[in-house]
Amino acid sequence: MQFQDIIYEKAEGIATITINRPEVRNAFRTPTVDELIAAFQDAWWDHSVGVVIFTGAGDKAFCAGGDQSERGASGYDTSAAGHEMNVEGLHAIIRNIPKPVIAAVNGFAIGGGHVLHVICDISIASETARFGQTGPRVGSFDAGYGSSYLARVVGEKKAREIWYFCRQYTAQEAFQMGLVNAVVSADKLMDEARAWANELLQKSPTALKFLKYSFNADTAHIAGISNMAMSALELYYQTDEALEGVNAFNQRRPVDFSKFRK
Ligand code: S0N
Repeated sequence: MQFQDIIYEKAEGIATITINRPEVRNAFRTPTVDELIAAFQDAWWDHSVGVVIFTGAGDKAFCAGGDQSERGASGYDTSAAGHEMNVEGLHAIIRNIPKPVIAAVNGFAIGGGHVLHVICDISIASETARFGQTGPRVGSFDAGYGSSYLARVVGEKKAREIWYFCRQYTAQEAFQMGLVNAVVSADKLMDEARAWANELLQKSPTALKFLKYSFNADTAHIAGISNMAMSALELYYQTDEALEGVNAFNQRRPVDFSKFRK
């Protein structure tokens, strides 16, 4: 597969996958998700790869979630890929690839982009990184891994705060709540991520695989919740309420959900 929206590199046991849409804060569109899945699939089967580093291009963002300019009354644009956006498939492959995935969070990890780092095995953040969800502001939600698994990571109260209030959190705040494993200066981020990866490359790959699958097993039921959640999201995107959220974002105006209270 030829990659347009991502950069995929392999060297010395490490596969590095970079979302390369910095002009939209590395927001993903339907083909971006397909390319990410293809890169993770390659890293899965390539026996020279022991660890994957997942990051975003530029110094502003890791990923700002789904590309809101491609969202309309029937969800995300399907014309370029010929099918629905397969975010669920991307979540599944990050969870199931039998190798550790390290998120190198180089800026905003927001919305569906925040969910991506949450699912990774390890997150290393630059001091300039910002974390948060935006769903209830832009007419969206991830009621699968994005919420249930987040609650496992930071606890129920904090996860509810993160989703309900759509606030942004600094890298230090993320570290304090156990959302990231380490914080380093922006210029050291990739070196630090590679240092963690190199440490993992010295460990038994089979032991790491079984440990990853063992950790996953405890939250494996969320895959079922995710099936329901992503199906519900497709229906929700068709509502006037969800459209008010995305239109307000794209038109740079305040959002008004008042008429949708029931
Ligand atoms: C990332 C934010 C905080 C950056 O703010 P900042 O630095 O002030 O920059 P902006 O001026 O806002 O943005 C710079 C340029 O980038 C464009 N842009 C930014 N984010 C997006 C985006 N997501 N889609 C399209 N364009 C984006 C801006 O428009 C601007 O362009 P120019 O320069 O031309 O004006 C801030 O930008 C922000 O809050 N972005 C929106 C983030 C967002 O709401 N993401 C989607 C949220 N979704 C969910 O929370 C849940 C849904 C979910 O997880 C999911 C599940 C399945 C499928 C998809 C999704 C999904 O993520 O939607």
